[in-house]
Order: sequence, then structure tokens, then C-alpha cells
Amino acid sequence: MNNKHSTCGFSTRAIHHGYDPKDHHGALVPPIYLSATFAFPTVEYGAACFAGEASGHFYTRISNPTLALLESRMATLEGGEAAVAFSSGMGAIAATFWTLLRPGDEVIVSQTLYGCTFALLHHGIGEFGIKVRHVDLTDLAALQAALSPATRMIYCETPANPNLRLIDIAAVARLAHQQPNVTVVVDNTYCTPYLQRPLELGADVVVHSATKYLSGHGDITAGIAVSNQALAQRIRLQGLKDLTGAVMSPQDASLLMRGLKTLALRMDRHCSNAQALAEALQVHPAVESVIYPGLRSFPQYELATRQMKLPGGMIAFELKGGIETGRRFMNALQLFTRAVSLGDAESLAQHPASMTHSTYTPEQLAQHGISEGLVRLSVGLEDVADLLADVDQALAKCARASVRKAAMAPSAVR
Ligand code: 4LM
Repeated sequence: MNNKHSTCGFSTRAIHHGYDPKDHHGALVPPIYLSATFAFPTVEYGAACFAGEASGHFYTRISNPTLALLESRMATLEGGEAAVAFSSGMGAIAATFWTLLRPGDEVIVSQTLYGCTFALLHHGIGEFGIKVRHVDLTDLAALQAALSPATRMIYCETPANPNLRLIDIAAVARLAHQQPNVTVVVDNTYCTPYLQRPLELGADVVVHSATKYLSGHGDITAGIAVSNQALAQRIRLQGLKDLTGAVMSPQDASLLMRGLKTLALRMDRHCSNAQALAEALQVHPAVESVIYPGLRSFPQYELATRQMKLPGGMIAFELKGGIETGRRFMNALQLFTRAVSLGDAESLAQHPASMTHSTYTPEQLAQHGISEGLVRLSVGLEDVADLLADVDQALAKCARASVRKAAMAPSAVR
């Protein structure tokens, strides 16, 4: 693989790393190798490939030239040695868990997680003899107390989906690595390596839903795990090859590489649009509270500025009047699309408690800091003036509805 850009900047590597048109008939865009299987020159060579003694592609569930190029790009962008491509974020997360955890092990996970990751822990690995312990990882004393000789993994999202709580990756990794055999895994979906690089802060594995910002156009489901050579190889040969089989398709790898070329540009725009919207929401009289790492009112503002290059494109907020007003707001949006997922060019709005996090019971939602009234915005790439206008008209509609409702209430009639 061509590595002549390995010392270049982030965007140059996102566009060029590992590829030279000269090696591919001058093709500017890397070819898509659709082949599921690969010819062996001899039976002996085939056997050596299977024994791990010869390099070369032999079956796409294990490796493929298009996937290999994507993986090398993701590895360099995350500051890791190797990456493994999956057919979804959940594929990457499940394969990492199944590879690294065994019955009798304990995994310490942060309080708030994406709904299906939470479900995988509780209905998946939690039912196979692996103990799952939710710990407030912002409290290092609580983490210290929770660590035991059986702890094999610490897993977190930072910022967390959907309430944007941050975990100090360097502090958690330092504490975790005082004990042997603890792997720190960080879901970096909300940030991407352009905003935050957990491996450089001491984490061992980074996982992604590449369905989101990395691909950026809402047209694939994909996942990635990035780590050192040894761990990535274990995740590939156990988690991917045998335990899940959740391999990315070569076509999706090509679309994902196209997305990576504009990742830095897109993230800058997502962040500047989100900052403007968060500031506008914060001063609006209909709004109860806004959670956005770029606001000085954000409780972990200092950690956000230290750990993240920019505050990201996701906002969570509550309206006065709670979820009823929140529903009216979301139904009144005209430019924002009512949809789950995030990181697309289109701005999206959704209700975590009844959608992405409906895998939590109402008690678990309260316990894990996901309030019923929370509205989540994935701020897209549209013109910020149009986004502000849409939010403003939707807020005006729900405020008018609240005034009407108050006027019709029996106490007002009297
Ligand atoms: C959503 N999220 O929030 P796949 N990790 C994080 C995520 O937000 C997601 C996944 C993993 C949403 C999907 C509907 C932090 C997904 C899972 O969907 O399996 O690629 O990623 O809206």
C-alpha cells in the first residue's frame, strides 16, 4: 500500500492516503473490488494465507482491497495502527464486545449510551455471563471503586448520545491502565477523528457508526473499529470473521471514502451551524435549557475545549412545557426533517425517549440522565439563516399554541 502521504495533514490523508492512481491505470477514484473471493496461484499459497503465513486477500468477509484501503485511511485519521470495517456501527460494537469479553468478565460502561448499545449490553452480552456495571465515569473515585480483578473493559461514548455528557478519556485511560488487561473502548461517532482522537489520549480501541458523519450523506450503514495491530487483528479474525460476519460491502467502502474526503470541511460547517443555533435557542423565551458543548453554560465546557477541537454538530434541549411542547415544536419544523440518525447534510430532529433510546424503560431513562422532554437536533449543512428561521417559526408556533392552551384553561376562563 502506498504510504507516501503519512506525514501530511488530516484532509490530505483523508483524500490521498494509501492510494496512487499510477498503480490503477490512472484512475483518480480507487476501484471497487466487488469480488467475494480471490484466486490462489497455488494450493500451498492458499493454505499459507489461511494459516496467516502469507499476506493477500482470499475472501471478502476477512479482507478485500477496497476495504483495506478504507481501513488504512481510518487508521491514519484516528492515529491507530489498523482498522476493521463493518456493515454497521452495531456490527463494530458487537464484534468488539464478543472478541474481548468472556463469561465471568466485567465491563464498566458509562451512564448514557446509544439505545441499541445499551440493549446489546443488557439483552446481549449481559445474558451470557458478562457483568455489566454502569458507572458515572466523570467521577474517577467511582471508577476506581468499581474496578475489580475481573474488569476487562471500560466502554464509553463521549459526547454521549443523546445528552452530550463528556468523559475525560485521558483520565479514565490512566486509571484503567494501572491494572493489567483492561481495554478502554471509546465510541467516537459524535466527534469523528477530526474533532477528537481517543487513541492519542490513551484509549485502546475506537469504534464508530460510520453511518453518521464519517460517510456524511445518509446513504450507507457502516461501522469501523480502530486499534493497534494486535487488537485489530483479533477483532477481525474473531469478531468479524467468526462471531458476527458483519463485513462492510466494497461499494459502501467506496462511498465512505468519498465521504471522508470532505469530512473536515463538513465538520467545520456542522459545528459553526450548531453553535449559532445553540446560542439562539439559549436566549429564546420558550426554551427551558440547552445542552451544547460550545456554550459557556455547558457544565463540562473546560473539558470540551481541552478534548475536542470543536463542539460538534449535535444539540439537545428542552422546551418550557416539556415533551408536549417538544412534540409540537418537532411537528412544526419545515426544513429540519423528523428522523433518527445524525451527521447527514440534512438537519434532523428526533425525540430520544420514544425513538433512539426507547430500548430503555422509563425508569432506566430517568436513571441514566435521559429526560422525557429532551429534543435532539443533528444540525446539517444548510445555510444557517434558513435553519435559524425554521427553528424560530417552529418555536413561535408552539409558543402560540401554549398561549391558546393557557387561555382555554378553566382558571383562565373564570
Ligand atoms: C441515532 N445512532 O442516534 P449503526 N454508536 C452511536 C450511535 O449514535 C449509533 C450507533 C453506534 C442512531 C441510529 C438510529 C453513538 C446509532 C449504531 O446505526 O449500527 O450504524 O450505529 O440516531
